[in-house]
Amino acid sequence: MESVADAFKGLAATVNSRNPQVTVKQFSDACSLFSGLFGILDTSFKFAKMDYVSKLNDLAAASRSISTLEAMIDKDIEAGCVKKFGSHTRNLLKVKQGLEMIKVLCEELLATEGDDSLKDAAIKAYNQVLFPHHQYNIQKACATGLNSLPSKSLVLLLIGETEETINVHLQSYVTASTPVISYLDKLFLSKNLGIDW
Ligand code: 1PW
Repeated sequence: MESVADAFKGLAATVNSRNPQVTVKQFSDACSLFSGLFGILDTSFKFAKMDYVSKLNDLAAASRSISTLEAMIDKDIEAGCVKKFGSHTRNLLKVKQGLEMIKVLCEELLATEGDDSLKDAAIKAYNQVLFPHHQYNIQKACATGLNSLPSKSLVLLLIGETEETINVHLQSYVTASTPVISYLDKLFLSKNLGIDW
């Protein structure tokens, strides 16, 4: 979890600079670090991991020929494919929504410190952030996956963290991801693309 928090600190420093130029590579590299954490999730969440991995692979592939996130969006706008399934811009928006869910999950875990339920916090974060954007069948599959989440203490053991160390990393991620998410929201809104799709 520490490497994820550090990567987002780097991204936050970039978006907080005067004329932020976030490269597709810096963004996709930081997000890819979550894959390791996803690996410990039960098989009932395999579909979620596969969906994020394919979206991140698409962004990593885009990073080889396109420099910044803004240039990537502009290219999709020119090609008229922003909202098409599988477009780089659509994948970026979905990954951003995932980052938001993880942020709310981290906040919830910090607020319920001492409580061993990861499930309750994750269900709350999912319902708040991703549920409104998902189709019925995905909502059902996510509810099943969320209900099968292991306890917080088991996950901490699997990722080599303790109650104390994890709280530091959760707080770092919350702090660093906030300006990154708001940068992405502003980027979408500045191109009149909306963020609720
Ligand atoms: C302890 C941590 C728990 C984290 C749980 C995260 C749950 C996230 C559930 C993601 C759902 C993935 C299934 C795919 C859904 C797609 O329909 C959707 N993708 C996302 C990432 O929201 C929309 O993508 P699309 O169809 O526009 O390509």
